[in-house]
Amino acid sequence: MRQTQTFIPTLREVPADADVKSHQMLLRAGFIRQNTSGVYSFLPLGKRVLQKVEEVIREEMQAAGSVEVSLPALQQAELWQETGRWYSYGPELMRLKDRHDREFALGATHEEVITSLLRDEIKSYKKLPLNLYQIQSKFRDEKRPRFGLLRGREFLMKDAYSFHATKESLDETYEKMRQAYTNIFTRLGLNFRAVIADSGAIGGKDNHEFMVLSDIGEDTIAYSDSSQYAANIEMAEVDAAYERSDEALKPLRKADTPDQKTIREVAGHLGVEPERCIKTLVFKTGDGFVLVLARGDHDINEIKVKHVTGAKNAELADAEEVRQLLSAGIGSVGPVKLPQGLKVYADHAVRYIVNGVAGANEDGRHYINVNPDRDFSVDEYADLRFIREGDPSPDGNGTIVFAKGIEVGHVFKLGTTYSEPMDGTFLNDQGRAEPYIMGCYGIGVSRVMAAVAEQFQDDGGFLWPPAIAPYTVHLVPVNMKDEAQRELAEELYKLLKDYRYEVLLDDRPERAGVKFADADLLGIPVRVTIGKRAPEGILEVKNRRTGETFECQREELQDRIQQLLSR
Ligand code: 9G3
Repeated sequence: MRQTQTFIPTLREVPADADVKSHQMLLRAGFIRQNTSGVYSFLPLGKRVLQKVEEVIREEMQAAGSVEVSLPALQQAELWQETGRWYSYGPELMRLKDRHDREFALGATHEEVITSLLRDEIKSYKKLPLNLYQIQSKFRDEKRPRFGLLRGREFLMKDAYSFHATKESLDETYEKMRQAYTNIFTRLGLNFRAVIADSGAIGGKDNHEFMVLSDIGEDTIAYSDSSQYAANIEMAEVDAAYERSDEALKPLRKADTPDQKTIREVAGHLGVEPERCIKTLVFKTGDGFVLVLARGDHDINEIKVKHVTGAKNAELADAEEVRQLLSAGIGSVGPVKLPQGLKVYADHAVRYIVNGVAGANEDGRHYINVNPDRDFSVDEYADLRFIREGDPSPDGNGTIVFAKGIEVGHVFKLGTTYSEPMDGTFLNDQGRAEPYIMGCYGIGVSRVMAAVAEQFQDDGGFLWPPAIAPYTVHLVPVNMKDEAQRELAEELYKLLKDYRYEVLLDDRPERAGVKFADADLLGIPVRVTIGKRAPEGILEVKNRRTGETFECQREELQDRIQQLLSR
């Protein structure tokens, strides 16, 4: 491609309203332009990168047995009414009316559409399993679109849906798709983790997020420094060993803590470590109040509380409810001498507290020398706290480290969540109708491009990996007015294209400085500069990623390029 024929509007200055480097660079290098908040155009170089990302995805989807389709973005409201999501989703679901005043959603996702398509076609277990995918624009009216392509309102997603007669069959496809995702993100050179995601019930391994480690990521993941263990911070189980001090149990005593409320204040006032304090929280669940205890330096994980109490939802009781229940303020409640029937759950760490401190259920008073079992009873000890950096990894290998992550993929075991309400059924081998068991698998394609752009750049511009670079060779004649340089450039351009290299020729009548600055910005892996020594057939080759530059004879150019691209 000749640069005088394409459209690469590079910018000298950093755009003011772009606040992450991938967004800044994609604008500066002329890969994208914003139309309006959260809506972008992909210019020629951006489009070529997008296509390369799609190509990697298509290859791996095919290898995993998923077949490409294309589903409509215009989705009749009736489908979403069948699953109730027409009513449960708010302004994020973009809606419109057609000329007959009929209501539609702009596709935010396609579970309803694909299930309605298959329920009319797939009626027998003999036709299952089936795994279909598409790569298509999605519309979600985000409240705060930001970070360029990372959180847009119209974005490109690969979404796949699989249909099964049995759970085992779903499990098999799920593993194949997880492997395909691992291959995709590995081939794209991303530093990612497959993370156990929030499946609602702790410990469910029925959905995984693929997170690219990045300090601009919105999610926090806990991962092991020496194994593949990784989990969403909400999901990470805690498997820590605690030791109990062998000090003798002292007699329970009350102490004045006149205006100390928080653990830190109480601990400070009484001269003890937070580890020796018992944090007491009152949770309101569907069927009444429960007490949850944790060690003073730990934080309670509400998702784990829900899971252990079996409550559909569990939120903290407010000050009024706490006073009603325990006749004291939130900062002075504790597990000693409780009203009858109040269930007490405690995180494992509480069991190892000796001569601890806890609220006395009297304003401004705390017990000291509190000992589990002697001074209070616990109905159930469980894993109720958030994991912390430095905790042992739950898989027994290594230590937990936190990182920010960008979610680029998400795989789910859906079960019959959609096939049930939509009556998507098949006749099993006994002739009985059963709802499809489904899985769904998403990749944010435009978000992946931004994640790569975030990971691969230096101050000068992009460092595209050859697998997704817009072009692989950038031919830069310094002066197109110079006969020798122009001739050699045209010759090499033709030669490299004949050898099927993806070549961008900078044939613009710009001065050298502009050309080199732009070449750095675009970040094409191999740059071939044609300059003063063109008459001798001497070229300069630069590896954009390492900055390594060397001269070479025109005859050896292909070998040198091949070497650079295959590293
Ligand atoms: C909506 C809107 C936003 C949404 C959804 C629906 C997220 C929605 C979850 C999924 C699950 C999977 C198939 C591909 C992989 C992800 N945000 N989700 O369902 F109407 Cl406005 O999309 N879908």
